[in-house]
Amino acid sequence: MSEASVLNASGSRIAAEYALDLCARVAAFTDVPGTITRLFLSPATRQVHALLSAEMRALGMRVRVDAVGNVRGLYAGAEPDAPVLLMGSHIDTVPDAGAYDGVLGVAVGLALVRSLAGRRMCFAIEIIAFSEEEGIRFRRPFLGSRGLLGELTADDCSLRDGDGVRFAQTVREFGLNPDELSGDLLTPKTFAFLEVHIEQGPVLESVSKPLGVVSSIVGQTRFALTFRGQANHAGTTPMPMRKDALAAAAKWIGFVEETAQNTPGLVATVGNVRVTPGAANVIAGSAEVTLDVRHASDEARWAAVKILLRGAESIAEARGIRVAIVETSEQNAVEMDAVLREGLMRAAGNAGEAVQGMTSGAGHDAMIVARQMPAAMLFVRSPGGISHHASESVLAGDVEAALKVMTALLAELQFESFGRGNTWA
Ligand code: HGY
Ligand code: MN
Ligand code: MN
Repeated sequence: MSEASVLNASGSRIAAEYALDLCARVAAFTDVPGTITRLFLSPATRQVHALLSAEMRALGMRVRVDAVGNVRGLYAGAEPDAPVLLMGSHIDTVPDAGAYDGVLGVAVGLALVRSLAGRRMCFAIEIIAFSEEEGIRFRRPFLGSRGLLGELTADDCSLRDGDGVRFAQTVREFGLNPDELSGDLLTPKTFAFLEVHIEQGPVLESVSKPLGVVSSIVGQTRFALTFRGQANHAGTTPMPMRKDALAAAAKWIGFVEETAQNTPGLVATVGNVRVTPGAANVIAGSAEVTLDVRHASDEARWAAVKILLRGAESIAEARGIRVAIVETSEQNAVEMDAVLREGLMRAAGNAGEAVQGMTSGAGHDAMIVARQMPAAMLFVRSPGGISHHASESVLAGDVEAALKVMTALLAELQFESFGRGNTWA
């Protein structure tokens, strides 16, 4: 089977239309009407499970939902015990998200299986829809892919969401078995992971290329800081007598921005502030803020974290208030697999598509799965460079290009790697 027989020009256009249509259908399921917001094992997620399971069954795939809520569709290979190529991404979102972050990777995977039209390869293909990558509901990212690898800890399982519901209880209430969370959930003989994902940034648009091959994914550390002062009357408390938690947090947020602006390659974000009691005429007693720090170099990130946290402590001290700091997640930078990356580059050449080598400033499930197998990512251009926003978009032609490249890579896997004795199975 040559890649031409699988996806010729019209085939890739049909496959792209299928993938984009599936993204649109998934986007209709949300926990917050008027936005695209889908959190871990939420009611909207259950609706997406039903949609994806039906699609996978229609494609002749064996479907299951694993203990951490990942939807898994297995498209058998030519032999019953064929090695397994894993493809996919996440289906949870940030609040008020776009329609493509994560979901596009699942949709492209299903479009590729659909384009095989029943033809079997010398490997099976498993499409996975990870249940939790963003880290919104439990403030800890990658719970779906870490669960796949059997890496979830008792601490993970006892995490509480904003309503005080524990992670393990959420899993049970969804109808899954939290006792299975500790096991490795990988399908036996899975030899590599490929994730197609929107770039979520401006690089591909700036170089006018539709696709990117990811060399490495930057590391990230997230924190929750709580500035604790003294709530008091806004009218009767003289300025010198105040212990204003929000004013201290605001001072520190300015310090975070200034530090990142003056440190090459560093990004640092305070994305959420929760103030109590939160009344116009009451001095804030406490201000809870989040911090997200990223850099391509782990050493540079750690150095920046030290400076930022020390800054919080000195601002608090100078104002006679306290600050509590909790690290909520830590993930080092990860290199993508060189053999798979070269395969993607060759596939792009065979498919006649331009690709750009680049790092990823966004975190992805591939950086977790890479701990146990070769993993690689293909980026699709983000028009306007915008993501984690309702106006996130993709161009149909770029999705078509991604499908052509992935088809060419599958063909190479089929003929080059397995034919010659591969290093992946
Ligand atoms: O936050 C990230 O980097 C990713 O979008 N989860
Ligand atoms: Mn995201
Ligand atoms: Mn994502």
